Amino acid sequence: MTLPRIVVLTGAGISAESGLQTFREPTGAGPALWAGHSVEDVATASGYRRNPGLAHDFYRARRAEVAAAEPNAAHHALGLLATEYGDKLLLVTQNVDDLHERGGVAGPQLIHMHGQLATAICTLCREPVTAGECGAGCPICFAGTLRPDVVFFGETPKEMPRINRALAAADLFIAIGTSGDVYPAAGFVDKAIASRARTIELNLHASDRFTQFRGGPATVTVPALVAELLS
Ligand code: BV8
Repeated sequence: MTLPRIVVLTGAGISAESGLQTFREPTGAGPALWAGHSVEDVATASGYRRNPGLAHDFYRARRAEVAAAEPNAAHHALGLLATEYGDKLLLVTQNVDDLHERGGVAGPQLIHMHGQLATAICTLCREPVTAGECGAGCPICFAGTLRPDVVFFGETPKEMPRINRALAAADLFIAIGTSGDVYPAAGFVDKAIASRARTIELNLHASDRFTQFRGGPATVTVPALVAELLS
């Protein structure tokens, strides 16, 4: 039996039950990430240039929260799915935390399309530096400085050609815990539908853009869906 090709897109909602705040709506983990911060100041290249220290503080605080968080049942269920599906599964995350890696998905099966907290990049040579201290001098070219390795608004998300190829070949597209507010990720469901894939949304609220919606917290809906796919 040939396995279907699956593309999974995750957003901040899959990490909410690990205690990490989402961007736009307060969850049990406290106020929304961007509450009290201007998105312009902490998530745009111009804001970063204007006040890099503010962005460094914002991302340093999130790195500390991620270090104290644990992957939840949804992350682990996707780890099981990734093990079973191998190269038939591509997990694209908008999240910059490392909970998917710690839940068992890594390497070529995982794309952090909006970057990751675990690395910093040099403003000049663009080389990634693992856990490099933002604001420090680049230890590779000794000419640039290190900035958060996250994709700001107005910057190009990572690995888009590979993501688009996977969406064109997908039999099943699953979006988990994302508001669908930010493009190009928010447009992936349309590409999947154009490729005649089945589309399933796992969220607390339905966006009505998918062929199927399953409501509830990710730690309930994701393990249930993975169990179905593995049976
Ligand atoms: C680009 C940085 C060109 C890292 C982020 C007009 C129309 C279309 C597009 C645009 C436009 N004007 C401007 C644009 C482009 C812009 C954009 O989309 N703007 C929006 C505001 C309109 N996009 C860009 O600039 C992107 N770049 O377009 O370049 C290009 C395009 C294609 C190809 C080449 C070049 C760059 C976008 C990246 C911005 N960086 N973050 C960081 O800080 O983490 S965005 C940030 O918000 C996240 O990274 C994430 O991607 C995004 C969305 O957040 P979500 O993950 O969805 O989280 P949110 O809080 O919104 O929602 C949580 C969800 O979880 C909710 O639905 C909730 O119900 C659910 N939930 C909560 N708890 C649970 C749960 N679900 C299940 N269980 C639970 N327990």
